[in-house]
Amino acid sequence: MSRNAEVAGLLEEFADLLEAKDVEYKPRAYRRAAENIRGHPPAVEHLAAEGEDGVKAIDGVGDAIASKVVEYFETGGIEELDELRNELPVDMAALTSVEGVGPKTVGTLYETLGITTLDDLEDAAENGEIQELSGFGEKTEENIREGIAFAREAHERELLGEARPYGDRVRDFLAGVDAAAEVELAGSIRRWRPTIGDVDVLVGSDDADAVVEAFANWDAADTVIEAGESKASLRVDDFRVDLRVVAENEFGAALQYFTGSKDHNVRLRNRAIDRDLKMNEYGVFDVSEVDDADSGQRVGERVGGATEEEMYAALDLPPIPPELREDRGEIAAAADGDLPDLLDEGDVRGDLHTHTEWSDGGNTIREMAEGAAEFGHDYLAITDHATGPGMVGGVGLSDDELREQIDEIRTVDDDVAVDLFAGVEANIGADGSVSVADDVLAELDLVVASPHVGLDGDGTDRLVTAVEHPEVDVLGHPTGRLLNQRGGLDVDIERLAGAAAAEGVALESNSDPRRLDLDGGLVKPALDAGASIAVDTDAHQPGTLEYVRYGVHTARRGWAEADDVVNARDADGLREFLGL
Ligand code: DGT
Ligand code: CA
Ligand code: CA
Ligand code: ZN
Repeated sequence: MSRNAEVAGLLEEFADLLEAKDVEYKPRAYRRAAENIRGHPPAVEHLAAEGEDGVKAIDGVGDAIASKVVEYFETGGIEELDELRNELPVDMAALTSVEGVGPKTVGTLYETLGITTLDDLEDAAENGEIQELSGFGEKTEENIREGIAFAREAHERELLGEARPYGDRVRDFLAGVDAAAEVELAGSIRRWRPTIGDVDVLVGSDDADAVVEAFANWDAADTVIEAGESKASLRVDDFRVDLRVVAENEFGAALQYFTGSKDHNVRLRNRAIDRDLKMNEYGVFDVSEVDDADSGQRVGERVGGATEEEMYAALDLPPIPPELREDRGEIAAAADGDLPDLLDEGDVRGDLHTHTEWSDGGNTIREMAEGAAEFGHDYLAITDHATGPGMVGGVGLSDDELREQIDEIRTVDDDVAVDLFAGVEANIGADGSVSVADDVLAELDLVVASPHVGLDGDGTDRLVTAVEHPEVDVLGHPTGRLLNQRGGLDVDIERLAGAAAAEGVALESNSDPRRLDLDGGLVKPALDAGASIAVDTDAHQPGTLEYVRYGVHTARRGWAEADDVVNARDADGLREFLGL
């Protein structure tokens, strides 16, 4: 594994501990450095081998942080970090995964109540100890109590955006193993579910022993959980990776079975039974001449199973893309020849929601534009945060600053390869109002409006009001959910999407792996109601423009075609959508 994520994690831990101890400014510097290290392709271990100056080549990394990174690669630890850990021996990751509990709160809870774990926190909340602390109240305590259950569950599932790179690495590694004839990811990661329980990978081979042995000896593995004759499980960082090895001529059957979902497979098997067929992980079998179809796994006459296409074809169906296999009507649509022609990663022509250092992004307008050009985009909208509900610490831009920024965007636009659109991410108030003056909104090319506060309860009225604002073009991360942290707003998606369709507003499929908002399960009814979507990354640095893949596959889970996506249009098509 590249060690950038590992180093970024340490710097984030540093930032959390400093913040918990009420240190000012430094935490932000550590976070910024962490984000840049995580988002940049050069391997940090190579830079560290050149010493501090090497590491300082990364944006936002100064002397102090560079020396700690070098220390880490030279000694395997960072002394100052160890000291902080001793002073504050808390399970920071677990505690801060409770919504509303940040590092500062963790610091206070440790100093006053000695809380170090989720169990401690739960006990204190149950016993009413937290509401007694100054700065906390009954409402806070109640929120914490409710957040703990969510946080515990969250610990069992990893974000798709964290798991997928590991999945790709596993697949690439196995593809290089001689004995592996075919390799494919399976399970939820192949269906691109927003969160992943474990990473499933399937190999077709006539030498299972050799494949299992190579897998168990993979350098990247931390622990071999088990290794059997045709299957094995590893722990790689936080992930459990399950390998199954099957015969080559049964690869398609196994792939179909282990991709799931369970509900999709149940419905498919019923279709098989209706046709006197038996379908399982070994193949499809004609059992019309068989007395007892349950007498074995491979009974009757084999119809297929080497490829997935054969499996679906045996049931008179075209292949169904993995993202659709959630039992949302895909089998009926396939039978009727009505499967969507799904959006592809390459269809997206630009990004309509990105940030720069004008608000809380890490880079200049020019750097973001150059990054977008390098990524292959035709255009890019700069949509920094406006001041307003949910923006703290001076992050958001005032109306005057937005006017200034429009000029700067026009200037940069003259000498970069992408077309720049001057935008804003305005905040949606509790009443659905939009936090920027109308005349500024009118000057902008594109207005993203997003909810950032009050993210529980029913948000339909509020979001519909925002969508009906004449200057709004995109509804950003509509529900405001954060995966594994908070569920976000409830919405009547038919009503919201109906309003969006009537007003010509696109609903966002936000690609940030922490959000994936709208969820695929909401994209489908939104499209059915006639709305368009925008697949945006919400990137805060050029490196995360590539998160668009998660938004694309999430949109595919919602049956999106290129025609449904406003930023799959060319620049002129987008201008037309924006009324420019
Ligand atoms: P996850 O890992 O919780 O994110 O979700 P999946 O879908 O990857 O589930 P997993 O890893 O337990 O199993 C992989 C696939 O194998 C699953 O999607 C469908 C199939 N499968 C596993 N167990 C069963 C079962 O008992 N019945 C059926 N029909 N399919 C199963
Ligand atoms: Ca799985
Ligand atoms: Ca599994
Ligand atoms: Zn936002």
